[in-house]
Amino acid sequence: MDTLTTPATTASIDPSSLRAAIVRKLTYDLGRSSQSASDHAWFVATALAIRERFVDRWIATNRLAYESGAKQVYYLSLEFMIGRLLRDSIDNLGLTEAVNDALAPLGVTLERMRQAEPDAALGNGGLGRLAACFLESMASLGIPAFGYGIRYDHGLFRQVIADGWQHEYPEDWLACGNPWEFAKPEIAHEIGFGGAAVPLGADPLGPHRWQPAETVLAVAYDTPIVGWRGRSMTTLRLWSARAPDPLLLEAFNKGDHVGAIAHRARLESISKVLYPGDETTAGQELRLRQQYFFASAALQDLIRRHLRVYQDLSSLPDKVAIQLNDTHPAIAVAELMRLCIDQHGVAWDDAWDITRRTIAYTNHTLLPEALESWPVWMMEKVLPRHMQIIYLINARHLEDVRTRFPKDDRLVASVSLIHENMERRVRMAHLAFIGSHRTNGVSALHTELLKRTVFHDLDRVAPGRIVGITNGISFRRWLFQANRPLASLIEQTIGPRFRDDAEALAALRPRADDAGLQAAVAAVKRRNKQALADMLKRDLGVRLDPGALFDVHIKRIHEYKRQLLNLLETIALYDAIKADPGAAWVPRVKIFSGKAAASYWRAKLIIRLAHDIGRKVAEDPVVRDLLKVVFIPNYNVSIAEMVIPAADLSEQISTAGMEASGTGNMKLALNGALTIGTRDGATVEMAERIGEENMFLFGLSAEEVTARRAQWVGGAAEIAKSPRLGAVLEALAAGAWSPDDPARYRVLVDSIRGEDRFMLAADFESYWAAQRAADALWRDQAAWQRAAIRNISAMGWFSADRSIAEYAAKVWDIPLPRLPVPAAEPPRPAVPVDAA
Ligand code: 26V
Repeated sequence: MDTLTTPATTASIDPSSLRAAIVRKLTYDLGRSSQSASDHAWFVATALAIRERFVDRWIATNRLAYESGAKQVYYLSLEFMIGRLLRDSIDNLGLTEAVNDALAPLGVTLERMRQAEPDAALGNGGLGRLAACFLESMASLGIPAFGYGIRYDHGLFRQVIADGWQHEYPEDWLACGNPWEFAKPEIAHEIGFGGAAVPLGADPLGPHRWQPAETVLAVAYDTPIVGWRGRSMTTLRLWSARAPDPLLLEAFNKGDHVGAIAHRARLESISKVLYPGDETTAGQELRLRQQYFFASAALQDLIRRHLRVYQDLSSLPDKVAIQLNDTHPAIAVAELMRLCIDQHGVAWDDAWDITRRTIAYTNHTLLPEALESWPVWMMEKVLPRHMQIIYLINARHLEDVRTRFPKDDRLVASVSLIHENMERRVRMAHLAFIGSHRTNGVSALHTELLKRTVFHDLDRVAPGRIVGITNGISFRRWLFQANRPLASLIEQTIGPRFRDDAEALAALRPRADDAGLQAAVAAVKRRNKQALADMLKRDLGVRLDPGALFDVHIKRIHEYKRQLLNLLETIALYDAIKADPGAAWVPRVKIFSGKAAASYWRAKLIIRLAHDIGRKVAEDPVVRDLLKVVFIPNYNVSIAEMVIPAADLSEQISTAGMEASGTGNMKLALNGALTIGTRDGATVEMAERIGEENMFLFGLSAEEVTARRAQWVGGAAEIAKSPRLGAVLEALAAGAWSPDDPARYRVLVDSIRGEDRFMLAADFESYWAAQRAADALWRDQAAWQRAAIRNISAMGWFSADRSIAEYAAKVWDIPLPRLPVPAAEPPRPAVPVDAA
């Protein structure tokens, strides 16, 4: 398997030839002079020059994978939250020094150029970022892999805050081109929609001819992803929709100039935007079209590649592993069946065997409102042949269940692919489960709950199919790049092995009591906080004291993630400071950042509340030096890279049982932030490794939440027991925090006093106590830093490399290639922390 990787050839680059290459790109590819080039032009020129250093390797990796007959992973994901790529490529190729040296005489810095790169935000949050980390990990581990997704013209919306309210604007990451991608217009697959399907013989299980009413082309754009030390690479292949005919010439010539291009605009709208609003039927249909568009393109593409080497599709499960990232690509189950049966003459039973053995599915949520289903009528309209196939899959599946579990109608209804209540709908999670050989949860708790809830009955029908693979993060991006000073400090302390083997971080644990190391960790953190404070001073005009405790809550705004709980505690803290301003308060900065779904008005109201609180606190001379609330607009990967290294406290306070895993929790702990959190998602497993005594865990457990829900307790009883919370809610409801619109927050208060679905009232007092425990520990800086070091030292297991190794073993059946051992490192001179 070693043949799959190409030797690391990174050390041999001399800065002057790199400089010449960059200037050549600037001049001949961009037509700019080095005197007048903008930072963005320098970025593009550098990216193009760097790209040249890995294209050969990329082509070689693909060829070797092809020739060696190794099994390929295809990771199908509607989201890839890539962020910026310049530093990834440069660092993973080991070119950082060479690039810095090359640029210095040109008067440009890597940092300035890096800032000029737009963030590729082709995702909503954790699920998309996980896909990006996984592609980088597969490249680093030498697993041959393609990520398949959509090349959206517009990624996640740009969030602008005006008067405390979120507004959404289109994001335009491609406006100035994208130097990382290779357009491959000759790789284009036809994707059909609508029309009708007719059987070609008497057998309903046999081949059909589907005549779609319309066809769109999926055109490939490839982005090579460089693995750690440049040892291997993967490909992100994104599909863009193109109408087969650029315009209806006849209509155009008859004077209907707009009508002649409307058809094209409609077809090409498929790859226009990430997550089109789905409140309307048209929006839902577009989303279904997106899902089929990229799933079909991916399958056609991988089948074409397979058949270039192998005679037929019977060997597909041995040579190909398809991973469905959530249910978004679940239609791939029916599409693979269709391609096998209708296009490649495979018999139904063989097609089903191939499909199930090739496909695996990752579930990322238990929330009922997030479990996808499509109305049967819409499927019949958009994908008539697939609906037939789904009916047939279901009929055979239910027949099997009826035989094995006779007279259990409840079970049959529960495991059916079709939900029969009110409107008939296709349950995509059921389709993905039935059509795959493995279904995995993304943390131990989430996997357990999957078996107990959404997949309880399916687990009985197919025992052993569900496995757990806890998420992980790219240490390259989230430690080596985002926090260079900390990475160098760790290297000085325990040597460089952790850069190749994350578990080596454990060597830090015995050093946690070392006062010198504690001081050095504190100094790094202080420096990162100062850098964040400088940025926020520049961009938002707020002045932050880097000596204060930076308490960070960064993630999508959602009721289950409970930013509101944090804000209620903020108000209570304000009240307490006002009541006793002379007490020894720990100065705190509460930092929030995150986007609300455009149609999620309660989440938008929570953003507005953060701003209302921020304003009132800042205006209060008694409190403002002790408490600050900052909301950083337009949260994205690059903002995360600034905030995470500067965090002291990490808020992971979802209602237990609702956060499938979380990955921000891992990033923050790896950067030395202590977690205040519930026993939810992967935080539970973090606690097992870090030790609860080095965290601030609080609140109801998932089991207690379930029990409480069953008792219909509601918020009022808890509020009665907590005068502190009672006062906060009364003030909020009376308009004390929104004098311009006293009724603004009444709905939020009412829901806590009522059902309190997210258990804010139930958890408030223990959250308050956990926050005060954090204050107490902060006052003992040595103890705080000891805990921070213990956090860092325990995070090795949360590397995405470990997650990917588990997928390879438990799901894909791929042996990990033996990668070339890194060349012995020359001894490094000790780098003083300030110069790192
Ligand atoms: C989607 C929706 C859509 C509509 C209404 C409410 C709602 C709530 C949640 C979701 C999440 C969909 C799937 C998802 O993004 N899951 C996230 O996946 C991450 C990677 O596994 C994981 O760390 C997060 O805990 C999980 O929420």
